[in-house]
Amino acid sequence: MAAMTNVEMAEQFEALADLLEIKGENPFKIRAYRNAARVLGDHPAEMGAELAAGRDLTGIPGIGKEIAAKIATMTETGALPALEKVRAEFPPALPDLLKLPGLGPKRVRTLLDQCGVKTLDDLAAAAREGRIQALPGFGAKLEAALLEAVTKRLDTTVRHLRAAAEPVVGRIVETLAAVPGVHKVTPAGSYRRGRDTVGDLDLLVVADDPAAVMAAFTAQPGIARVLAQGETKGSVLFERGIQADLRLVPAASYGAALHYFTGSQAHNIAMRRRAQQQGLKLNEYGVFREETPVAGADEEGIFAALGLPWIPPEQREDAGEIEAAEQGKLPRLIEESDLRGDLHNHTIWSDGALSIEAMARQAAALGWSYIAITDHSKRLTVANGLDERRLDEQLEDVARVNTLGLGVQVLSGSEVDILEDGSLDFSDDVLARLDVVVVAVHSRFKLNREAQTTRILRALERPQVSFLAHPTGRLLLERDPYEVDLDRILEAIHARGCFVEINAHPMRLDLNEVYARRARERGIPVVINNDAHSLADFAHHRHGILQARRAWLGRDDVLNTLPLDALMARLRATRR
Ligand code: DGT
Ligand code: CA
Ligand code: CA
Repeated sequence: MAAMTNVEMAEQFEALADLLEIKGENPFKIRAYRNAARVLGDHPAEMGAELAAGRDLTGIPGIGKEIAAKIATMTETGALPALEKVRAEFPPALPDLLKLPGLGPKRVRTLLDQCGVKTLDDLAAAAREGRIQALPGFGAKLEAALLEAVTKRLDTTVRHLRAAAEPVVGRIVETLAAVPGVHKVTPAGSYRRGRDTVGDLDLLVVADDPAAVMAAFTAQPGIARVLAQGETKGSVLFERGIQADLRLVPAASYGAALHYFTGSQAHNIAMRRRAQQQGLKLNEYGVFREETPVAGADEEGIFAALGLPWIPPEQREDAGEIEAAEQGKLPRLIEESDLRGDLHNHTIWSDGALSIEAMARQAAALGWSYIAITDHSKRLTVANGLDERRLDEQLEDVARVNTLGLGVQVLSGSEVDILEDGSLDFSDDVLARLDVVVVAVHSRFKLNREAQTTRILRALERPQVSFLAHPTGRLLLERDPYEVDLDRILEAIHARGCFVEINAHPMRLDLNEVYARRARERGIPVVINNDAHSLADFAHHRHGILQARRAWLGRDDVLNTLPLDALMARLRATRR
């Protein structure tokens, strides 16, 4: 059984802190749990591995005896008893309220005590009846905002970040693969297509003893409810709200089932149409001519029966992939090992957790050729942005680290704030001294489409710009992209000869696959960046790579696959 990940443990501590705060517990204790969550989130190694290596966790700053014991318990049992205990004291859906803007533990407590609000539905009803505005600390404006937010939340079918689903998938696969007589366990659905969010998880299993697999599937720890349990189909809901569907399929139709349940639905429909045109029938059991099976055991065979090469799951969206496959024009998609460095990173000079040297050492350990240090500029005071004087000092530190012989080139840079009027936070003379100039919007997300577009276009006119970072500002499942005319921006980037980012942070993945593909079609090189603020963030690349593959990007479409010399030449060429 794979242990809980640090991120999952951090969520448990956060949930514990939230509930204790609703309860009105000792603030020091609550702060200690929140702090532990932050420490876990930033820690470079999984706690399970640390404990297995015999490490004393109390040696980690921010982790005392009590927290260390709780981590050990979670590693062993996959649960935090203190959280389960306090959960039992409150309505189970109460923590959902905390996710609404404007609602902290204190207000949630007031809603519960004075209005009987236990769920999102209760809140919507109370707000509609105007029963919330009179509560202490609320008001008519907040009531209206809450009604809007809760309506939106209740409407959207729940999705989950891919990054949150990953460890869940990993554990299901490990659990089922350990059942005797299991030949294959494969995640399908949107997860296999590399989507940035997933609705539910779909897993396929080929096994000698289906009943044993179903028993293991429904007995996993952390399951809130078993939704369905049949001979070949099962469905469970995990406590964290993620649903997993399991299907047991015969080996002879594994390939057909994998193709069918990978989807997307639109791709499946287009493939079925193609089969019909060829006098064949395609379904989840195989490809058939009349009643005779011609393919089914493996996916390659399914495609081959329809006269096609195998199409990578990331491209199966009925977005031209079948035509491209037919004409032998599927690109060779980029892989993580193609990346040679990263051009967007933060350090303790602004809001990062590590020194420049520590970042460089990690980059070297990963075998990269280069890493750019691009801390925030002065206007971003909340992120401790650098002014000209501190930027000067930082350049000296970059130069110093480059004398250490770490085997990786540290590039100087800045993530320069695009101000509201489109001017940049540094002058051209200052920017000219840097290897990499990243420009990005961090404020005034609500400008109208025309103003936001003009603002960014103005910034792109500046002679020293290398690339535009996270071009739409979206935070998946939390913040919509700002209104902006991306086609005009891409056109300007192309005309200007600079680049555009796929920010690989699992909550950003910005550009999305649609616009990253348009960038490729226009011939704009894309940069895939971690935007690392800590050691753990060095793992973001794989998410950006999946997004890039969904956008049909190959190695040659991505700037940071270039070796150092070629990269430097391209960076210099953007300068006017
Ligand atoms: P999700 O879970 O919303 O992120 O998206 P998917 O793509 O995983 O969708 P899901 O879980 O409903 O179904 C998994 C796959 O099964 C889907 O990608 C294609 C296939 N599938 C499901 N329902 C249908 C259907 O009605 N027609 C066809 N052709 N395929 C379907
Ligand atoms: Ca799914
Ligand atoms: Ca499903």
